[in-house]
Amino acid sequence: MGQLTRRQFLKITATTFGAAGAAQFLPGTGGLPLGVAAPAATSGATTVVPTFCEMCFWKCSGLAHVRDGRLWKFEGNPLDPQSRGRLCPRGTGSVGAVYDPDRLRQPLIRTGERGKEQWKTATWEEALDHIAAKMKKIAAEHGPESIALFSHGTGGGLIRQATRAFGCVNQTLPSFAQCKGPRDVGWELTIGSGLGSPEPVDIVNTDCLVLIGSHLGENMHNTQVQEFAEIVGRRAPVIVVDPRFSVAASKAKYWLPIKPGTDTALVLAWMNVLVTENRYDRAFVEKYGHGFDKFVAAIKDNTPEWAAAETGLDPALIRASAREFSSHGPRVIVHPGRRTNWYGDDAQRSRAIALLNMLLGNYGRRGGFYLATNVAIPAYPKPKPPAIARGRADNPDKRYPFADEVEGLTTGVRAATITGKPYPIKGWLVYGTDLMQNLPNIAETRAAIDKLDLLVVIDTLPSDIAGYADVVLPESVFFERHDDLFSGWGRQGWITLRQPVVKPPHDQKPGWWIAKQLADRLGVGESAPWGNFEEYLAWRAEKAGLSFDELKKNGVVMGPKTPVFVEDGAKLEFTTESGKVEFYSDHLEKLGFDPVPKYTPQEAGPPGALRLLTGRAPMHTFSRTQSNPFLADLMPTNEAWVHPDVAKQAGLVNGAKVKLRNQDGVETDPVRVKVTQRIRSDCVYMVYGFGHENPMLKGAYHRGASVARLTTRYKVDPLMGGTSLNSNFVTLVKGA
Ligand SMILES: Nc1nc2c(c(=O)[nH]1)N[C@H]1C(S)=C(S)[C@@H](COP(=O)(O)OP(=O)(O)OC[C@H]3O[C@@H](n4cnc5c(=O)[nH]c(N)nc54)[C@H](O)[C@@H]3O)O[C@H]1N2
Ligand SMILES: Nc1nc2c(c(=O)[nH]1)N[C@H]1C(S)=C(S)[C@@H](COP(=O)(O)OP(=O)(O)OC[C@H]3O[C@@H](n4cnc5c(=O)[nH]c(N)nc54)[C@H](O)[C@@H]3O)O[C@H]1N2
Ligand code: SF4
Ligand SMILES: [Mo]
Repeated sequence: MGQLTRRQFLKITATTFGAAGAAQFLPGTGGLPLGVAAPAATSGATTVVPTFCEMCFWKCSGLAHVRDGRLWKFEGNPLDPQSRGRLCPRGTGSVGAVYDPDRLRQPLIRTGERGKEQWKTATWEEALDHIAAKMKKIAAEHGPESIALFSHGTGGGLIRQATRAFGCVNQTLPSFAQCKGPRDVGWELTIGSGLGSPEPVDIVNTDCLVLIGSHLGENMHNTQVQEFAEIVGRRAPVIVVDPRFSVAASKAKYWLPIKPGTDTALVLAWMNVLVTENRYDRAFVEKYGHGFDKFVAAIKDNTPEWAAAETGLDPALIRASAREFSSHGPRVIVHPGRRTNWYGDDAQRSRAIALLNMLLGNYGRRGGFYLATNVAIPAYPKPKPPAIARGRADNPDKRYPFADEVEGLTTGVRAATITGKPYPIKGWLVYGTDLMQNLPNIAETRAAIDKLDLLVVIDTLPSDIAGYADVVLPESVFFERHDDLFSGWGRQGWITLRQPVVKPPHDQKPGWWIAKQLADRLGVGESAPWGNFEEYLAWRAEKAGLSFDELKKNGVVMGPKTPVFVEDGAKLEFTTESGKVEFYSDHLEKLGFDPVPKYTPQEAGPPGALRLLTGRAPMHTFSRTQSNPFLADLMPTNEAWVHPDVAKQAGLVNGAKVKLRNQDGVETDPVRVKVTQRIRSDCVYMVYGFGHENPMLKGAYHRGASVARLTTRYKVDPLMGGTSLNSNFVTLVKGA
């Protein structure tokens, strides 16, 4: 790998932060892309309404400014611990979600062949009656378990509740099998509980931060990015492990340009250094550890020299970085990561990362991990959901013993739909998730859809999955609706309210209303027991001991302060089988899995092919923002990052257009190459979420290359059923 000069380095950081920073001025400065109906500037009075953001799932609260009935700007709520008074570029650009000309406007019912995009518009009455009749028919023929729900996002909760009351047990979220499931399972097996969201990392107080993949600064999880900027400002050492010179790497003391897929080898070697050089927290391990001697024996051969051959990293760099971060214990964090579905052995890699943190004794310590707390909100009284006649279909015989029963396995439901086993799945309800963009292997998703009698999509935009729906229901965007109360986990708990700021421009409706209408039609109206939704929210707020008026006025109400660090009197408890930190897991051993994580090499790709890696850009979220006029203006398309050696060999110059072809012959739309020293020469990197295929999404249709389309191959994590997303290889096809 070539070394970057200081000049190149400065250029990189200026570009990156320039792009992110620009968003903060968008809505107010008239810097609007052509063709966008901007909120007209008037001298009218501005009203300010607090609500919380749904551009991603971090749940920052903000203040919406409205003039003459139009949303003018959205800025951070200073009372909010998540935003700390500042939003990320997507939050600021969320105004564009309201004025996106591609929004779904009224319910649609399919008239032609599925996927051919022939629709008639319908009233809500017609659309909901149609859905309820179909659902009842499927339930009568196959049982209500044969209707599955895929959801993501705040509004999905009440639809989950209503459909569960009807007997739909196969409910899933992509946040488990495609996102943070392996991490939570890895930590649960180690300390007895997963980490949840937000990750309880005390970045602001840390003296050293280690990032394995986690690309903070491009991954814009607001609070963490702000705290990260603060520690960079006070020059706390940062260590970044990434095959790509990420924005975070540009701030690092050590960048470890690891060979993709070999992180477990690195983490084992780091632990080996800590143990052999006596650089771990002995008192913590003696007090809280289980099976430490067996753990030490298991990793004794995992020296930096051994790991060097796997990871491509210099053993001296492995040692030096281990010495650096361990010298700061316990005020050090090895970030647990979030999207950890990389290679199919991810729960074990995450467990290794959990063990490394435990060696540093940073759990419950200031500058390490805080013990997150929240405020409980009592549930509104409702009847118990019916007993389940048949178990879930997504994980037959508990094939994946650590799959989550609440979040479920998206790809497990898909497999059951294709095979009809353990029983047929005949209906899919899809709320706020684009299964064509976020699941690996689109052909399997299409094969599953072919088996369905009913596919309903509830979305704000004509997503790719909406193109295959039988019925599309347009939800209002978050600025236009109430959602259920949200109680956040943090150093101090807080409750935040989503409330309408402006009116929906067409015939869009909020999720709570859709849930109620559906529940009534399915004969389970008591599962959506509100008349006036605001009364329901007020009831819950008051039961939680809050003033609903205060919540409406301020947007955020903080819970009580309790100790979250051992230093302040918090107690450490580990809810594993042994009641301790499981350096050696008897539970895993009993089930036939490795009791201490082991490294297994990934298969190499076809000769000459590059491994496809993916991640985020600061101004986009998944596949949901590409048509947002403000955000598209900042980044209209993605590009394929390649190393200069790769470009030279392929005869490509920076900015040349190529198609990417994967190992199964699947090709993308043309995309420009970004020739850069910032990536290893054995991989290519693209931001995920581009290359939309629904022609109704005019602002993003065929713009950029779809990572999802190239993700045909995936491995399944044997512990928890998560699907790997970094298992594909591509070649560059010139002359596109
Ligand atoms: N702007 C923005 N921010 C977001 C989101 C968004 O859509 N947009 N989504 C949010 C969500 S839901 C999630 S889950 C998070 C995801 O954010 P992260 O958890 O940070 O993301 P990953 O996709 O796991 O990691 C991407 C990084 O890993 C590197 N990488 C790829 N392969 C390897 C490897 O083998 N080893 C190592 N060490 N690194 C590797 C890539 O080069 C890239 O820098 O982001 C959140 N934040
Ligand atoms: N190839 C690849 N696949 C991935 C990832 C990756 O990095 N690469 N990342 C994975 C990760 S970490 C995650 S968390 C998942 C994310 O997966 P998803 O959360 O499903 O993300 P999107 O694909 O953006 O789909 C979101 C859909 O919700 C719609 N939507 C947005 N707001 C609302 C709303 O208020 N109401 C309703 N009803 N709909 C709304 C959007 O228009 C969009 O169609 O993807 C996973 N899949
Ligand atoms: S991190 Fe950004 S997009 Fe996500 S909730 Fe916060 S402001 Fe909104
Ligand atoms: Mo995610």
